[in-house]
Amino acid sequence: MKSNFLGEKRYPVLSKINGPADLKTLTHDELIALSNEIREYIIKVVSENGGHLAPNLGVVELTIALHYVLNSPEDKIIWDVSHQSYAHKILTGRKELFTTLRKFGGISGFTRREESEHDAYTAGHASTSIAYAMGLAKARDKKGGQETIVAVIGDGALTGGVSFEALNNLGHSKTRLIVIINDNEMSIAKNVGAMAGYLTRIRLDPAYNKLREEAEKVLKKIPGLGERVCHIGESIKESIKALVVPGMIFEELGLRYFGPIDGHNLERLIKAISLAKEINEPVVIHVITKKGKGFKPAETHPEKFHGSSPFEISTGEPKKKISSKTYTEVFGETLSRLADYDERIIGITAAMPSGTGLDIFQKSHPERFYDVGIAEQFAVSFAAGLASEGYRPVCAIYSTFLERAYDQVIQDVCLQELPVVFAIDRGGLVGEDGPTHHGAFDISYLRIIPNIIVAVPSDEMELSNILYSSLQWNKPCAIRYPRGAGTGIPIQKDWTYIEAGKGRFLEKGKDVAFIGIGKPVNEAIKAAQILEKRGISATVFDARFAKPLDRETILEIAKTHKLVVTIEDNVIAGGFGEGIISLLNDNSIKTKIINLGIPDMFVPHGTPEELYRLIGLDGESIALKVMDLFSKSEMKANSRIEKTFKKAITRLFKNG
Ligand SMILES: Cc1ncc(C[n+]2csc(CCOP(=O)(O)OP(=O)(O)O)c2C)c(N)n1
Repeated sequence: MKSNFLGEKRYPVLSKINGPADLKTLTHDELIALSNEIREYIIKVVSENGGHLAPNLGVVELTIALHYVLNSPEDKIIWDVSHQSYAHKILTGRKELFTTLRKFGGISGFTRREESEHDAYTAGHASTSIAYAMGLAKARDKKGGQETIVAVIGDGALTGGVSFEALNNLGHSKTRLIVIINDNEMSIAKNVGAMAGYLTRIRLDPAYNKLREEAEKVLKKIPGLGERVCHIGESIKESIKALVVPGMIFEELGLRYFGPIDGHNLERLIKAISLAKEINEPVVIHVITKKGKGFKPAETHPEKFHGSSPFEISTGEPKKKISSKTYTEVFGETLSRLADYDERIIGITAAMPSGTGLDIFQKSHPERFYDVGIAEQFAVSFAAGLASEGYRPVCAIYSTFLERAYDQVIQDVCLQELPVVFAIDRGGLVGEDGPTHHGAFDISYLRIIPNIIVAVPSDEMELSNILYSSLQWNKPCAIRYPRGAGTGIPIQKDWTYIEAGKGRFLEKGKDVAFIGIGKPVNEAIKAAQILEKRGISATVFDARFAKPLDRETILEIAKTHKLVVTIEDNVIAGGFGEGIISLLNDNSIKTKIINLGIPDMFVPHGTPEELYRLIGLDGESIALKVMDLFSKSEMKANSRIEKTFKKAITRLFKNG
């Protein structure tokens, strides 16, 4: 892919950096100049390609300091989520390729092992870095290696349960590992929870570390006592530390704590990382950074610029405005309006108030809104508890992140048949965020659970009606919808009740029947229009539900068409289409059926349109597939006629 990296004039220091080794020869002033150039470059590329701007601007100095002290790829840096790895990419041999960020065929917005030897982890989901890094560190120790391993985790990611599980194991095992907490007080939105409060207390007490060092010094100096204290040791020392250290959670867990350190001060960062590298036990370095640092709009609106579409650098305004309402907005507005009538409704998000549209509900019903942090498992069990007491919790979680709470969906919600509504945003192919974020599996993983209703609306008004109806079904229910703009259909103020498991006809034909759910139903309509011009008449049936299926209607459709094509933006394996195959088999219906959906692969990043074309789910590809099948079956029919004709002639000659 062609690069438009601007080179020496604009980036005099960066243009000389081709790998981490080149950093080591730079002076302090050059390192500072480098941080400014990297910031400028990140802003330029993200303004064109979109991406995670604010998190990346916050860790430029931290990244430089890490690569200055460490020797990557022998030493390994594990970036939590890895949405903040742009400077890391730029410094590790990808500065030209960086212009292809998030483009189809270009480099990923996250670290990926197959992309570079400097990416030791393919990540995208939060809170896993310490656990993974500890695995690397244990492997190193078993092999007798010496390399340094660092996990960089944000204060937001630290709200996820798996990070606590990792700290618990790390402190216990005493494995040599550096954990850097990148504390900017933000998850995507303002960070929440007791740990966030704890970090704030430390942050607000800059005297803390000094006091701790002083306490230890004084202790050692007490004649006769100092040495004894070091022998009787830890208990007295610890109790004195406890007097001066607010909380001491990390030290109590068995981790050495350094901090808080100004995360934009290169000298301090380099010193702290160098020191931590020499310590033969787990160390936590607590670094304070500013999200969006160096770009005013991002500093002022770090949530808006957490992940951004292309924008004008001069104003920070988006380059393209979305023409119709997004599914996310329609969900947020509908829930808000429903909550005006239904006092049982409670909105729950796992650290994604704006991403899920629940910020709209938060504004209208703050007392019924819960942001629980990056804690999807907690969110689901919490919702189950509320539902068991008569509330109607609506858990708004992205498809890909709900994977983490699968056990809770089965055990706590479906087994107890509790009326929790899962509002599952980002179902299907999300686009530029790629395989870690595609909602590719949800229809498969949900439709196999007893008791649940799985609805997959194909436009935003359907989403609104289904959300309205779901509150009356009194059962566990998942409503799954895509990222981005809706179809533009007018949103009616009054809702229409939809019966669970009832589909709708969008077109009626006689040759091929498209039976689809969700966004790709709109591609089936396009395919039907193309086919009509070729003399093939198509039915388009929006099944609306992956569970329960509209059995009678689907069976009738299958009996009356030559070909059935199922369509979904979920993996074919275990998906909606396979459900239809089972239904037809169980009823001994022999109509030819093919399943279209996501094949058995992790789909890469690119625009949704590019990805739909890649997997053959766009209207044109669908139509071509059907034409191909029809011409093949015509050929088969022709050759059958030919054979019968030949046989008849032979018989005639024999008899004659
Ligand atoms: C399991 C999971 N849930 C939600 C997300 C969405 N997400 C991506 S980054 C982020 C916030 C992370 O905050 P923090 O770790 O403090 O990093 P920062 O962006 O502030 O640098 C969230 C909620 C995710 N990636 N993984």
